[in-house]
Amino acid sequence: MDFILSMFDMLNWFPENISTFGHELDNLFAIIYWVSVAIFFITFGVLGYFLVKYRYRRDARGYNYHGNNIVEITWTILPTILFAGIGLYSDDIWERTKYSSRLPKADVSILVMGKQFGWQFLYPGADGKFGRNAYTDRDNCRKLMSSTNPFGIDSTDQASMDDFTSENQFKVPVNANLVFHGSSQDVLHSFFLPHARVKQDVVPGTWMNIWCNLFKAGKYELACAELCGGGHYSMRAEYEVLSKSAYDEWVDKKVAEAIAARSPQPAAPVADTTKVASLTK
Ligand SMILES: [Cu+2]
Repeated sequence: MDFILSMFDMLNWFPENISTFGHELDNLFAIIYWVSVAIFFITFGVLGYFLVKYRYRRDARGYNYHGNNIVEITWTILPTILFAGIGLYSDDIWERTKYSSRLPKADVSILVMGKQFGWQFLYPGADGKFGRNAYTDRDNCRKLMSSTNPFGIDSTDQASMDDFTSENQFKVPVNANLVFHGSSQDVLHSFFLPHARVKQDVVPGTWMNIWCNLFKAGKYELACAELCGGGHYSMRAEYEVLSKSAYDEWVDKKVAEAIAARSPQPAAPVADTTKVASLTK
């Protein structure tokens, strides 16, 4: 029996879990999975039995059948109990992982923007505070969004000076509450971090709240899980879970780069005309 069940056990196909709530989601998935396997065998077992029992016989005639209340009530009530039970059982983990009202306090906030076909990330920089952009000031900064400014950053805001972006890769610290606010520039995309047990559609024109807390450092994959066009297959990114100190070091470097890029460039040195003049005398 164990051998037969092990042939149907696809749960170990899951990638390694690195998320604090991943274990609970995996348990929920396992329950639904094994219930589905059981129903598969019951349904096809009964179907096979009837196929044989009522197979064609030369001397038997077809029988016209006009329903049976007991059978119909049973097959209505049993799935109702099953689905209501799964709904009640999963409600707690669903609320904790998906409800905006249950978002934990962010240790790191990151804006995510999907587009055909790639991902952009915006970090709040050293001050931990986003400047004005299409997330923090939707009404005024939505119109600033463009392919070169996907987050609609208002560069006149001093708080934006140290906000930095990253394309098709992002880094996060280990053991921290990571809160993402995700949107899209064009069509629906899905922000899918298989190892973190996170999957959330991002929708143009609005921001979705996403969170997780990852306990294992390493390099992992983000894949778009919404068929979003011809280049969907290439819409992936890599992310790295770093120790706190390595993460801080990376942020410092990115902040310095962002500030240098936004600061006015020093004027080119003026040619020393006095010397030239003396030579021409
Ligand atoms: Cu996509």
